[in-house]
Amino acid sequence: MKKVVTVQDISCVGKCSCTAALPILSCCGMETVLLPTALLSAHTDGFGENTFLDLTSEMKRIASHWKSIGISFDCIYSGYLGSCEQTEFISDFIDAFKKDGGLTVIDPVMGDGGRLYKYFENDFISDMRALCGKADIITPNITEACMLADIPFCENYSEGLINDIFLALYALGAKNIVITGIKFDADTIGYAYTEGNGAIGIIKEPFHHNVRFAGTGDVFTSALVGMAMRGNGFAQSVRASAEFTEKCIDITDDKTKPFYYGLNFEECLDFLTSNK
Ligand code: PXL
Repeated sequence: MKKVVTVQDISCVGKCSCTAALPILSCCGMETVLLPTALLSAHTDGFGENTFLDLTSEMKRIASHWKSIGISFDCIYSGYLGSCEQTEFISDFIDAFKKDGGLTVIDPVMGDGGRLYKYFENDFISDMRALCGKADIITPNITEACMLADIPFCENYSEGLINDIFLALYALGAKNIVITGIKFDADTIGYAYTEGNGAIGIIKEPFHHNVRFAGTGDVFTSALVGMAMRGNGFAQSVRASAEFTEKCIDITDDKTKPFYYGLNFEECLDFLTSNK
């Protein structure tokens, strides 16, 4: 069985980070190990006065123990980090714990809607640029992509602008890129991704006005890691996880609970792995 380590916070409530990554990766047939970055009563997007405990020093103790037992990973999948210092730590962790030929996936979780999330300062962006340089796959949303590329966030994205963002992200050293949540025009939202041979693939979906759910990016990236680790190529993995995420959005009734309770991805797990 392949072993994936996911580097994520523990947001106890709200179905993001590890409470999305662990079930989705297990469903994909991966043994999944958690390296926790912070402990929160709930994620920071909507629940009000959440608690936050930075686990940077504990991560170092955990890594030392893992070194002593000789563990290594087929995939290192890093999501929400709890401090600037953790970006450098994860860079060293990749060198120390990734098996030869293993996959490095960095989701540069920093912000949404053109803004950094609570607790993040601008200096985190340059630290994250360095970490993305080590990745086989990066999965920024459009806000994070613009921050990493140092291109102003805007409302609608032309092909030319997406191309410029891709060039800036490749220049960081990332090999395969998928950017999520791109508004193409008033009615469509979707993805742009490395298609191969220098081409950029585009997936457009109808934009459901005013419907968004916390943790959607974590559900998408976790599914992408699962699909890639099952042996699917990058472009195929992007398409399968985009389809899965769209199904999760469709099935989640935003009238029965607020957006910050996240997606009902549990109801779609069968779909994720059928025939893939
Ligand atoms: O889904 C991204 C995410 C992960 N972890 C924490 C968050 C967020 C987004 O707000 O607050 C703690």
